[in-house]
Amino acid sequence: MQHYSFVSLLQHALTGHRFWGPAWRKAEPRQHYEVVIIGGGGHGLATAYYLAKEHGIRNVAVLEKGPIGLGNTGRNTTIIRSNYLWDESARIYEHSLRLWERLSIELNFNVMLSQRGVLNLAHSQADIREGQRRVNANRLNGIDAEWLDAEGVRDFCPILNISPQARYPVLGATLQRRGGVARHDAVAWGYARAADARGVDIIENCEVTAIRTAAGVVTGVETTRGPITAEKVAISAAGHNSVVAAMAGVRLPLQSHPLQALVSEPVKPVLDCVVMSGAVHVYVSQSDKGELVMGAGIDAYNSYAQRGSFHVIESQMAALLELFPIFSRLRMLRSWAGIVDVAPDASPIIGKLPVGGLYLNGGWGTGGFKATPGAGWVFAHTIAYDTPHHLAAPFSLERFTSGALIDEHAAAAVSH
Ligand code: FAD
Ligand code: PYC
Repeated sequence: MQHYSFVSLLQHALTGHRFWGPAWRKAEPRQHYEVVIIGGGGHGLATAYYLAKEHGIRNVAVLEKGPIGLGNTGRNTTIIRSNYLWDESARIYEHSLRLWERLSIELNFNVMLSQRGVLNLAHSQADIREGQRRVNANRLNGIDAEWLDAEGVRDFCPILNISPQARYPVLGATLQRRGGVARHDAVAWGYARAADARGVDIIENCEVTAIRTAAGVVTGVETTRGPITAEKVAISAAGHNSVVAAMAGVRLPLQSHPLQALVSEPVKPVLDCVVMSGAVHVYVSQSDKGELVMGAGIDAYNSYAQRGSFHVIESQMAALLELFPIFSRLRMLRSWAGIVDVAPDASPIIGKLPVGGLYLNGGWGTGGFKATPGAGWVFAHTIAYDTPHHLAAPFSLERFTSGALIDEHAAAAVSH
């Protein structure tokens, strides 16, 4: 692992960073690996890191069709929280939040976690009931959660419009103070550097085009950079998991949709918490650069086009101004989309697939950034032992035949 002292930082600054070595090797694919991970987003990289660090499995390749971290990892709005309703979800997201809380030290890489508090607004009696129920459920699971009335919301976020004359007045909110934001690409870079330092090959511009099986067991993959054999193949290709799993003949209950976000021009610090409203439908935080970072619900149609669109910009601005009239003269800079894959119960699928040696970590939909460390942790364990980690077990593919669904549509807080 590399450590940068103040002196070495100064030396690099004075030499124009010309002698600053790459954070991870540009690895060439080898013919065989013990484990091949498909997808070099935060989840795939975290999985590789924990395989090497926690389980001593270093003969691992992460295959990424583009550069690492340019999928949803680099496109998300970075909200982190663990205030999900059901016990199974609360446990896995809280496990992840605890890993976040020491991640910068663990990776020796500043992921800029900022626990500034996340508000989920209530605008109706139904919202209040759902929010209060969730606060109680969270507390029973040891998760910090508070209920604020409208005045409490105004005290926490003074620029929010809580006028009773608003079209959807703010009646209260859940608050998770340990929730917040982090720097998304730092997460990919930090895990990549730490995994590489433990011998993992990170192979960019290497698209998996086929999964090879024999007698019901995985034998390897075909890629744009040649065939690779492997004892185990782990799919972590958010947005495209159903496409990749179909290469091994596995049909997944996932639908891929664009999810759009946008940022404003940078302004001075004005918003020091995260605000989400499922009813008005917008969520917003302010980045360290000063931009307001906002997002929408998923596009209604299935698509693989990673593009923003005008109707979403228009409806997001209307929703934003309803909650924050103070932003009425702000200019927007850019919008974009990522492709998220959503399961019918808005919960992920983590575990073994019905082909020997084939594993999936996917279906995180609109909410997998916050799960990056936790998902990597439980997925690495599942691959290493060929048995689901106990936190992952409820999220198996079998729940769609057993009926043990984990409905998190409300806690997902982004409409599906
Ligand atoms: P990705 O970074 O998408 O990684 C998957 C990788 O697989 C990609 O790099 C892709 O190129 C690669 N791949 C695909 N097919 C192949 C192939 N055949 N061969 C090789 N590689 C392949 N979550 C939150 O918790 N909080 C938020 O605030 C939040 N906001 C969001 C806002 C937007 C606009 C979007 C789009 C998503 C948001 N999410 C949020 C969701 C979150 O980003 C995802 O759930 C999470 O990032 C998915 O895991 P990942 O990081 O590994 O995915
Ligand atoms: O899961 O908290 C979340 C989230 C916010 C925006 C998109 N997803």
